Amino acid sequence: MGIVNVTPDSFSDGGRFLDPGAATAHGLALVAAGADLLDVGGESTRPGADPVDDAEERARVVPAIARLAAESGVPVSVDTTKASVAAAALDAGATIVNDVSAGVADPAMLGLVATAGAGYVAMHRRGDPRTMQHDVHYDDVVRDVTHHLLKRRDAAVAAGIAPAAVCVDPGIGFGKLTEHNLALLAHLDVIVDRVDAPVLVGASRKAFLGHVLDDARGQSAPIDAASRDDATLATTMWAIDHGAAVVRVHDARSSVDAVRLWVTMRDLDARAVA
Ligand code: PMM
Repeated sequence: MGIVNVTPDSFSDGGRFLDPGAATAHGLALVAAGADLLDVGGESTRPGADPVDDAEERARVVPAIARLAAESGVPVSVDTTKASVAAAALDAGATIVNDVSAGVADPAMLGLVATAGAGYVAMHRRGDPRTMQHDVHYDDVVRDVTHHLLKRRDAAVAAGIAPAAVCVDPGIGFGKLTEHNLALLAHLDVIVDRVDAPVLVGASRKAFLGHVLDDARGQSAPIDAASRDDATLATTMWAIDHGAAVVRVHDARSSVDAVRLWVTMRDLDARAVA
């Protein structure tokens, strides 16, 4: 899943694709690089981000979604927690709603997705972008996140979304410390085993990658977001090797090439054993 952020303030690419033409060109480049899905978002979810009102968010995403749905040849998802934005995006040609609140932020969301017959991504997060990094605590992050995902998957199905249309996501970076993000990745196979739904992982360029590398390299100047693609690739391969169905990334080329190699080796290995 290639990321198209139509926002002035996302943490790694804020402002670069605010113009619909630039967003469309970026989405098409991600598909040319091998992305099988595009995720278009108009509200930054980074810690501390200010909320955006419905009309502004719709105005940001709808033109890019309309063009990408018509021209990209791949399914387009809308990254939003608001039912009114999701409705406009689905009208414009999106077929998946990626809801980082898993239906908690807007009570109309699950019913809307059910009626539209769209796909749905339910992500775990704690609080909202303004509060999510305050007092972060889990008894057992893998167990707590898995439990929440099961509950939200059940809520989505109870609202009428087809079970096969629901994907879940542990929400790397959303109300989690570095140790929690690493634990969720380390035990991703446990989550995959327990949730009975495809799992999406979005670790691309996130701050915890910088924390691990800064610690290891002992650098005083932290590694910026755009320089975290090599580290992102390690998470892509780890996630795929531990059962993830989808990885959400900024740089499609590196992840697609690496996964292609991985699939080639896995298939050869399977034939050798057979
Ligand atoms: N991360 C961000 C935004 N949307 N959606 C899902 N399902 N999973 C994620 O991990 C996720 C997301 C934040 O990253 P960005 O600002 O680079 O898009």
